[in-house]
Amino acid sequence: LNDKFGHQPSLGNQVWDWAEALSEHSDPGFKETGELTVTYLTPAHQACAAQLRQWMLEDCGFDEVGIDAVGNVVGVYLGMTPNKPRLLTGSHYDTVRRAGKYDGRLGVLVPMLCVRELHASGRRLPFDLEVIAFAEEEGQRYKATFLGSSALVGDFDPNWLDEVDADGLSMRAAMHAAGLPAEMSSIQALQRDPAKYLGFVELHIEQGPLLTELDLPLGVVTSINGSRRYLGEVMGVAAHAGTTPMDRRRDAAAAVAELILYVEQRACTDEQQVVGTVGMLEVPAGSINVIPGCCRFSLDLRASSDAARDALDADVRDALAFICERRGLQSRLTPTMAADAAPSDAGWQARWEAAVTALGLPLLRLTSGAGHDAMMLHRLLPQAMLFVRGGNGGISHNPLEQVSNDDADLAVRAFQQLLDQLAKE
Ligand code: HGY
Ligand code: MN
Ligand code: MN
Ligand code: MN
Repeated sequence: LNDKFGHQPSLGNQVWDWAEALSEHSDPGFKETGELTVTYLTPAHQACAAQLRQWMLEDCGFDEVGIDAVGNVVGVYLGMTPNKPRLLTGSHYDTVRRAGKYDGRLGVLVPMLCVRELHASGRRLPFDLEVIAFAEEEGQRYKATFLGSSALVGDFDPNWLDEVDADGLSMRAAMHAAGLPAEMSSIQALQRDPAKYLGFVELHIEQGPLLTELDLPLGVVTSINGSRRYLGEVMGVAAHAGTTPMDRRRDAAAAVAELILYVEQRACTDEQQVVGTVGMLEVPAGSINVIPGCCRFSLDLRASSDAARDALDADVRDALAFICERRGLQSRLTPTMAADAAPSDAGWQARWEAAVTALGLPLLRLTSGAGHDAMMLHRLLPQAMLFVRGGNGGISHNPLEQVSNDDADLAVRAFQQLLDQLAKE
């Protein structure tokens, strides 16, 4: 497929074109400002799914393409022989609010391009390649998250269907509106049989500065950090801001402020690498002249070791109880996610390492601070990830997120290497 100048476009350019085209779809309130936000089952989300499905079918030559009961787009490129264990790969197509164009999507587009190239040269692998664009990984619209990959491992919680979004619309209703069955039996049927799979590999942008600092385009992931997440609420007494003396206040927001600083200080002084973040903070129906009677917040705690994460978690919960007791407040923490660290499978990590080395690149191994669909698939299948350098210092969850065409090109070539090696095993 030559461009209008008769040049063969690089594979990286095609990834760029697809990522740009997908970024045309954005949720209301963001599209108008030119920002990218695609949350679960919105019209923009469904448009992305339809677009991916169309490319898989019409441009790439997948043999089977469908959208499953949770909105995952699933494409299969059949191998030479039927009924052999498949290779599973993919990442998510939903985004955070005000997102970049590559988080998740790169890990869908690169394998799609590999299939396009295989199909164009009439080549079949000795195994089926199943590419999944997971519907939801970012936890933006509902409290529940990793909806797409949870369904594949049989961990989709039936209670999630009753979760409501900011407008009070339940997940069940959103599924119905999107034409999905919205029944647990259909969702449970998505669970994969591990005997039918070789393993799971995921390609993703690094979302950090390490590859940039070391001037390397690719890195092999050794483990994904585990996490715990909560939504919290502190209840105090709303009262007049002008008349209530400072020593008689039950200020819910001041207590949360104290907690936030505790989390920061506790994580900074941990001997292991732990991180803690309060990313959402709200005084519901607050007023300038009313002492906050309620404060809601989110809490995200992560570490490479589960023991370090659990110690941080216990200390933060103790701190909240202590702060609230001293201030005469009530608190509630609702867990919304708990995932253990997911070390890479030695065999699959070695295959990524061989793929990187075969391209003549130095080998860098690194851990993942971000969560990924691979940590869900880890519950069912051996898995390993490859990271691709992000531009602009590796910034992510930010519109400045970038991947250069050359790096995207190398990502495709590394994936092709992995497939070629596997074909020879
Ligand atoms: O929050 C995360 O680590 C991921 O982007 N879901
Ligand atoms: Mn993300
Ligand atoms: Mn991601
Ligand atoms: Mn008044």
